[in-house]
Amino acid sequence: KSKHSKYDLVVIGGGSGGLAAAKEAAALGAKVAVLDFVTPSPRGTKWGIGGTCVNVGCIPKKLMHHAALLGEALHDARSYGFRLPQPENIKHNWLLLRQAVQNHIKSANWVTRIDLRDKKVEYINAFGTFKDPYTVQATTKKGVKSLTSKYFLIAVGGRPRYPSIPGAREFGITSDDIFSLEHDPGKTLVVGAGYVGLECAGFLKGLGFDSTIMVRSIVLRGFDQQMANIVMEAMMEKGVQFLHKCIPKSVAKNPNGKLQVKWTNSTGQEFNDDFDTVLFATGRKALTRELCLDKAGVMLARDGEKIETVNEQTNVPHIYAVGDVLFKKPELTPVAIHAGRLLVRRLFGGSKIQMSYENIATTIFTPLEYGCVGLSEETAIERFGADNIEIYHSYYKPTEFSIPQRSIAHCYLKVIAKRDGQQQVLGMHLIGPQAGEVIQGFAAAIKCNLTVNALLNTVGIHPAVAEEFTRINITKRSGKTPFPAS
Ligand code: FAD
Ligand code: NA7
Repeated sequence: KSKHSKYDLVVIGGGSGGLAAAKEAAALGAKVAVLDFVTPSPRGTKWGIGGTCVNVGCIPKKLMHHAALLGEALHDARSYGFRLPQPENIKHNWLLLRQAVQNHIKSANWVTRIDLRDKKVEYINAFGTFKDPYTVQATTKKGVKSLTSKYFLIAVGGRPRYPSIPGAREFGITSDDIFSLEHDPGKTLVVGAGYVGLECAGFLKGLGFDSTIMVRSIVLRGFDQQMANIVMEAMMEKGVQFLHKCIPKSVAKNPNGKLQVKWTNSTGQEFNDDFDTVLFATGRKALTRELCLDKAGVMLARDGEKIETVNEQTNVPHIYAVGDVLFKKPELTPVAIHAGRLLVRRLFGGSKIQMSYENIATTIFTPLEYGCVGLSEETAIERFGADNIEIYHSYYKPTEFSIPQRSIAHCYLKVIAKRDGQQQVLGMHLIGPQAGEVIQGFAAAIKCNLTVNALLNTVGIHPAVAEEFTRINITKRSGKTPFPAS
């Protein structure tokens, strides 16, 4: 620390990555400040400390997904002997769910503030911008304060993007608003078929709302496309509607309060329909423009938006970045947290351990979950060639689906491995109940160089979904049918 700098580390952005880094740095003895400021959404939604995950991301999403699963379980419960009202008499109350979710978030915000105080991290509810390479200006309602520091960490994350069509910002909402919406969403159009779009449409349908997804090109770009299509088919089976190869043109409010959306398909044909809610899940924009990075000399990546780093270090050696602002890195909470912690251990703890962005597991919390780790089939073929990989696959029947006669049509898994030797596993994909819980352990196994041989020598847990991975023996190459014996 030079004699002019007040802090060892100033973190801009109090979300997943920023808070993890700040707390770890303070624990290592550094003097740390975190700036966090939430600009309200175009609709006016705002929230407290903790960033996207806690307030408008993973946490409220998982809670609403769980609510939708409970609805499904209630229906199943009848066939397991519970005496419940007829399905049409079981009603869900959006406002009660919204309140419960928001209460949970508020308590998480509170716990975060206490935690920062206990860990001696200075929290400043202010918007940060660079004044020069060693000074950040913190703008609060009361005024502007300059903070000098030895190191800076940019962890500002991103916010939803709106398409530039009439009415989008005025009448549309995004994931920033849905979890605190003050009325029930009603008939909803979700524009965008990335994972945020699919998850939102999935839980809304599960809670009883008419839900439609508008897909511009493909579903779940970047994910294994065979799995993505099965996820989509499973959602269709549950009643989510898909508008394929369509783009929105405008959103307008009818005199009756409904939102009229106009769109075109790939042949230019025009359509329109009325909805109660239009949710844009058309990707996210990193919040770098607002930071005045030019004053610090930090360069943006070639997309003009994100930051390219080498081991989280920007082109300005004492300025670092983690989380969703990083160029071509997975936008996931545990990724931001892990990278942030490892970084400050290197800065303040003498560690040499670098972050690995390879083989990071993730789960899409659609009604039937999709968990995966490692390579997609497309990427494996691209990297190794179709002749050098083996793909094992199977449909399976979760035991608990049998009594309520739930559809097993989309319960499917796939293991992608090198073809030679012990067959090192390159990717694992699972669609089914609790996929998130299942795939986490296998991600650890892949870190330990899991092979197909080892997988097949693992004794399964019966009856569990995860055991299906220990039984895979049908390769795509064999052409044998991957359906379980009935
Ligand atoms: P953020 O958590 O976004 O935090 C950045 C913070 O910085 C924000 O509070 C922001 O307001 C603040 N900020 C921005 N600019 C400034 C500034 N100039 N000055 C001061 N403060 C500023 N990930 C998962 O792993 N699992 C999931 O299930 C999952 N579900 C998701 C669901 C949704 C709907 C969304 C939108 C995201 C989801 N994610 C999920 C992604 C996850 O939320 C992000 O990857 C994670 O929050 C990124 O952390 P971060 O630290 O980079 O940024
Ligand atoms: P993604 O994964 O970037 O998906 C955005 C989706 O929106 C995708 O299907 C896009 O289609 C579609 N899109 C983008 N722009 C438009 C317009 N203008 N009109 C119609 N459709 C459009 O974003 P998410 O919000 O799901 O998630 C972003 C990250 O946040 C994700 O990595 C998570 O970690 C959290 P395309 O495939 O480009 O044709």
